Amino acid sequence: MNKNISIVGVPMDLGADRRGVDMGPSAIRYAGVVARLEMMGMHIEDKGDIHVNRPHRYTETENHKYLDEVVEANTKLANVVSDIMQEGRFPLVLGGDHSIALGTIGGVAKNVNDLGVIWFDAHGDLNTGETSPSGNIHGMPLAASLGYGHERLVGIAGFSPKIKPENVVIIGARSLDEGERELIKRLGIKVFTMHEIDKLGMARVMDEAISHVSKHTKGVHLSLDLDGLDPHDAPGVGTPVIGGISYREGHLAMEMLAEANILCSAEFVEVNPILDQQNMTARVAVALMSSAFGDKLL
Ligand code: 4U7
Ligand code: MN
Ligand code: MN
Ligand code: MN
Repeated sequence: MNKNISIVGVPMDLGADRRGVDMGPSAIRYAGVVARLEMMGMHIEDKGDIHVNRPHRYTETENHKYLDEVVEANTKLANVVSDIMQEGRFPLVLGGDHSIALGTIGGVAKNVNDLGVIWFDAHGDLNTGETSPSGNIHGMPLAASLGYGHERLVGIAGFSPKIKPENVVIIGARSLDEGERELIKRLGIKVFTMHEIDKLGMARVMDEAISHVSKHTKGVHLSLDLDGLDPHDAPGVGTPVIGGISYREGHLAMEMLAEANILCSAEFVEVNPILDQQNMTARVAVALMSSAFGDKLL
């Protein structure tokens, strides 16, 4: 496990409908992420936040809200993440809405060919401008990373596709749009919905997920949307969906990832402190991070 971690915040909410996820990085820092990871013996460098331009007005481009701002912020993020990888450090990105996965994955995939991705989420984030019911770019980053969607999204970091469908696994899905289901079937993406988690249990799901994403890859990125968890455990998210992963199941998943020692990068996104109770969701995010980096109960 790489003990040298570089934290980057992305105070962005333009990819989502509800304002406030731009305060996610502050909330996660306030919840003590640096102290918690340092206590575990990690060497932490906090690089601060990416500058996200505030738009002067609302814009929509071919069913993409705030396309210019989202592309600009992700382009910067991809550069910062790529520099961190070049230094041999582990990028830990704090969101921000999930559109930032495009920049993170762009920066990581530039340095790791055949990158695996674990997409922990209630949603598939596999929409394109054609299929999106909302026009919100945070519902599109996985599709764009696979090479599907608007050319300006797909082109972030200067190359596409960034990842291959056979190296992706989605865990926790329970709200998939029609176009997303079609793309999943067409590309043969491995999805562990809540049905599989209920039926097989999280331990078996993670065993299968880990062997799937690490089979043909040289490193795995964890993209964790806090709405993958049940809203009882993580209420501070913009798009809550009932019937999610429990706090304990989430921890087990992270502990198994740490044991497998496959991660090369991670991002924790969609924490919205405005909709939260006592910063609980940011605290859950920090607790999950510590498990993902190998914290043990004994
Ligand atoms: B998140 C949605 F229609 N699919 O595209 C969409 F249900 O990053 C939600 O996972 C997307 O939180 C949620 O707008 C994006 C909707
Ligand atoms: Mn989601
Ligand atoms: Mn998401
Ligand atoms: Mn969301």
